Amino acid sequence: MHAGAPGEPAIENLDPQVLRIIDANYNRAGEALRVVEDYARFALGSSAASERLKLMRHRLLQAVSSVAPRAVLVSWRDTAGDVGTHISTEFEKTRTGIGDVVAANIRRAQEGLRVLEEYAKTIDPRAAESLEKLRYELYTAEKGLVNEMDPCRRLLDARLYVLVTTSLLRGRKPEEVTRDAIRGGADIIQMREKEMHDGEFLDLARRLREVCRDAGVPFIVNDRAHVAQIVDADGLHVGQDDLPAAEARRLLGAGKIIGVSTHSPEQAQAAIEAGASYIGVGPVNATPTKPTTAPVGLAYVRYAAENVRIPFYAIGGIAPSTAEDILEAGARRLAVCSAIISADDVAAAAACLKSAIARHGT
Ligand code: TZP
Ligand code: MG
Repeated sequence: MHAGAPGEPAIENLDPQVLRIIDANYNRAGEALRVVEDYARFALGSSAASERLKLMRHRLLQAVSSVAPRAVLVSWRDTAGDVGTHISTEFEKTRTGIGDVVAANIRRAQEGLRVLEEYAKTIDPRAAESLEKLRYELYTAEKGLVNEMDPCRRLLDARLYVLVTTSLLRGRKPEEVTRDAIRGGADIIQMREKEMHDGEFLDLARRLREVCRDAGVPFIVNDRAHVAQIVDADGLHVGQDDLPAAEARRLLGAGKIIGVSTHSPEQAQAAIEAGASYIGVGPVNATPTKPTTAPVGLAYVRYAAENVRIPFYAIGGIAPSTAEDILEAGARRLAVCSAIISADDVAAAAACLKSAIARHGT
């Protein structure tokens, strides 16, 4: 219901000063959102985040149009007479990197939305409410983007870790099973293929990377650092006989997740010192998925719960029937392969383990 509609002030009675402020701040907020949207689209490659930001721009246009038609706003525009166009600070002229660009533009969009909201109150309180909602949504989107920029931070929220191995999928496509696992609650995905040649491995890694990016879930590559680099995975998982964690960290960079399989307290401490982002603790139970390593039992899980201060994932033969004891022993994160990816209903199996974790709190 914009100005000029029944019950609203006639367009010709609107204060031109307010219209100029609204016009300027619509442009400010819209342009800033576009900068952030392009980051989500081209830098993060996240279709979910760019879609969300695009929708926000659309709703911004709707809210502002309901205050006054665009044509009216533009007719009052006087860029040449705007005393503010020549004022700029050193802060605005330099950006230290892409993260700085995104942060500055999120701030700019928030400021623009706030100004719009305040002045819209004088014309159309309902539009002001929509603008307020949009501003709150932007606060939430900001949190999501900051997390996506920093995969290690996302680990803190990642409780259910699913390992995808083609030979255990019972003929189903890895993309489909990965999507189902995520739908059921998988928070982080690892591609683990021991037998594949590099070419096939790389091809699959590219496809799963895409699935995970679209879902906003971190994607980890097992063992093959070069593939993790090529597909820009969120991280690499190494075992005791693979690349040392410190070298993996040097190779992939500080922002990436480095996970290490550990089977004893000594290995846990070494991995932490080497800069691991998380450790795997297991195999808790004997498992055909890792036949060469003896099970470590619950004692090591208890040790980790008491002593390990980085995220740790209990792993090895974890299924709904075995999860309770492991959670009782203090694990709050589980890594699961066959019980999820070989299940008849992958999403339901993931959901079942996810709710078991949730029942035990954080
Ligand atoms: N590391 C310790 S056990 C294990 C790995 C990779 C395999 C886990 O697979 P599953 O099928 O969940 O036992
Ligand atoms: Mg390995």
